[in-house]
Amino acid sequence: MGKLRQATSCFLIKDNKVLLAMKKRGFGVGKWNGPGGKPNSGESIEETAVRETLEEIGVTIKSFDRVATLDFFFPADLAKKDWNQQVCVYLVTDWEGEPVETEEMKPAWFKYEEIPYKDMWVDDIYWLPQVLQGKKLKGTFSFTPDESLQDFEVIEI
Ligand code: 6U4
Repeated sequence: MGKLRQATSCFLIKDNKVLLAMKKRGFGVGKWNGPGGKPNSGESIEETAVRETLEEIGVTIKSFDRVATLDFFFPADLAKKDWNQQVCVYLVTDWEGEPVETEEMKPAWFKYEEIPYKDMWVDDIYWLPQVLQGKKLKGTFSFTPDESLQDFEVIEI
């Protein structure tokens, strides 16, 4: 199997709250997630994380930490549409600017105990709580054709 294409997802953290953003179009539309996306050509994954966060919620990252590497696999027909991907997850502890709504995303702060997992990717509940507790993770998830989970494994690294 070839190398998975990568994408990023960034979570701003402040006072035991996490910033989620509602995806308004494209992949994962209607779900809460961290701002993120795919690298442009020649861009490093860290540069991608910074650019996507600025484009999608208007915030300039000053300090962040890679906390998870998650491999996602879909059945063949969806995999063909480029859905398989490795998502690099970052916690962001220092930034410039206030989160704003853009054409891509609508941001909002959530207390950890009020994270709307039912309106997120089904995998998130299996890794985001641990990441917010300060753990570093590696995960692999496979999905059924209707985007439920077929199988997964998450390990602390
Ligand atoms: P463009 O190129 O802007 O049309 P778009 O359709 O907006 O792409 P993309 O690829 O930029 O989507 O962003 C997908 C986002 O979804 C990335 O931040 C990674 C994230 N993501 C993908 N699969 C996920 C999953 N299973 N769980 C999760 N986030 C996921 O929490």
